[in-house]
Amino acid sequence: MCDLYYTPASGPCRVVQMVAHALKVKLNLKPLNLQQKEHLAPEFLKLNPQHTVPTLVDNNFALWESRPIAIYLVEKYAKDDSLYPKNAKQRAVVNQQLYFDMGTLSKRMYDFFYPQLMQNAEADPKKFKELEEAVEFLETSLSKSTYAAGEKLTIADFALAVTTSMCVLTGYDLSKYSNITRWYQLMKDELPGWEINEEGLNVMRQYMK
Ligand code: GSH
Repeated sequence: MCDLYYTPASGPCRVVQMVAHALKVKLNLKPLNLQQKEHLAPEFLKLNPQHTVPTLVDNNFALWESRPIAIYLVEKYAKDDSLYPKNAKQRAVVNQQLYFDMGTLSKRMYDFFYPQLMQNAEADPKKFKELEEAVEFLETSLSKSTYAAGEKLTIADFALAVTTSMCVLTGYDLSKYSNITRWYQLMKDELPGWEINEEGLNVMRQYMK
């Protein structure tokens, strides 16, 4: 069984938990309390010198970064390639969406919201504009396909849906984006393990009070 070092409030951790759930891969969950700096403990730094969660350990093989972990789980444990297709073009589009989520959408979401959540900072209009542009990119891409990377559910949907749920949690109004609204409802209805995401969002809600 794989160990997963995680914290429930972390979106990237929930992506991994949900993908594992979809694949029926059992995870031995090892919670780390980031406030208490458990991720900086020497034993954890030996596993992951970059001290981030999620960190997966599969038989002495330690891997971090949620999207590569999701890819690894599919490649190692899935019965078929549907969540991460082997077809070169289809896989390229999944990768494109995963990189968009990592480098653009989730980055801009954290850049805009985290100073407000963590440091009570004022909303920065420039960062909001940048986030808005990223959300518009997502809207355009979802106007062309049912799911994030084509006509089937893939790991790109897991990653983007968790980021989108963080935008919703922090009060971003998505109602003017008809394609995101349609797809996000589909995710809530269809994404295996959505309840795992809901539980994590509830933990975040407590922090935000
Ligand atoms: N790009 C990484 C991923 O997708 O896994 C982000 C991981 C990340 O930044 N995790 C946060 C963390 O571990 C929690 S959401 N923070 C503690 C630290 O960086 O020291």
